[in-house]
Amino acid sequence: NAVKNNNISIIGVPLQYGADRKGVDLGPDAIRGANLHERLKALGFNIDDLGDLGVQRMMTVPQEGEKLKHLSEIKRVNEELCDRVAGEMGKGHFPLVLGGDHSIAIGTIKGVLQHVKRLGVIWFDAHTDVNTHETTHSGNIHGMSLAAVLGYGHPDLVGIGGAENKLNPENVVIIGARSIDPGERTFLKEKGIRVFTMHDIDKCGMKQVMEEAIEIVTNGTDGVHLSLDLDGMDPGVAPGVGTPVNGGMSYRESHFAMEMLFERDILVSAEFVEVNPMLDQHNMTAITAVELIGSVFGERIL
Ligand code: HAR
Ligand code: MN
Ligand code: MN
Ligand code: MN
Repeated sequence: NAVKNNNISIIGVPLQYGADRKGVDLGPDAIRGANLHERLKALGFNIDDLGDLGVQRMMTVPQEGEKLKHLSEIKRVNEELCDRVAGEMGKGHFPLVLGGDHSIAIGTIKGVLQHVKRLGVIWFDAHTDVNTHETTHSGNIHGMSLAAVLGYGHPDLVGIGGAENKLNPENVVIIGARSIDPGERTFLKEKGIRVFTMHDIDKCGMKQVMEEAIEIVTNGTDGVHLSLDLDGMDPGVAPGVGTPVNGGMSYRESHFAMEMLFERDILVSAEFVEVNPMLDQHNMTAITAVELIGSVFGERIL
């Protein structure tokens, strides 16, 4: 867990094909550039930065009739990521994955599942990312990653890291949602996935939301993964994202959630995704990401 494990392995994934938009591939460098290493070292961690995975640089034009954009490169990169994450966990390190678009959650989570079979997931996001090849309107795979790790969607995505490795929907929570497609609504209801929308956060406060969320993701599991899409935060504090949605989590709500995760010491892995420096203002979103990472690993106000 974050507290007991003194070694953090950083893996950058400069992938933008899942969002089909330039700029999010620059996320890992922007996050590192906001003093990530210094901040984690100050907390007493040993840092192994494995650098970035190789991603085909040329933005290939999706082929005609190809419903899922850039499927083959996304599959290839995620398979590599899965192996890398599994390898680091095998050494007893905490994998900290930097995106890149949210399609990389497939590789990260499948890698963690190789070691932690009964895994809970906390998914911070404005969106719910449970489209499939059948429901998607955009064809963008970053809107399908959570469905894929639950075992639903295109076989090439579900098969990454083994189709038999998948999450139990009873141990998955989404926090911060405010943009859900009709097909996703049906999916979430059918699978019984607990979604804490912005409405719930307004009504109950982040403390109660996190207490309920932590109960769900820890019930019968051996560890929890944090998948944090920066667009879950309000665009006022995190403007550098490809698909901003108004009315998101505030700076303090987000930090408080991270601080609760540290206090409860439940995380075995984490990823921070969708930082797009080309759309950012003064590297603000990358700085916010590093500050959130600091809170996850134990930074406190006093
Ligand atoms: N639901 C929409 C789609 O499938 C928008 C998806 C997502 N954007 C993200 N993911 N950044 O969280 O296209
Ligand atoms: Mn080591
Ligand atoms: Mn997302
Ligand atoms: Mn999102």
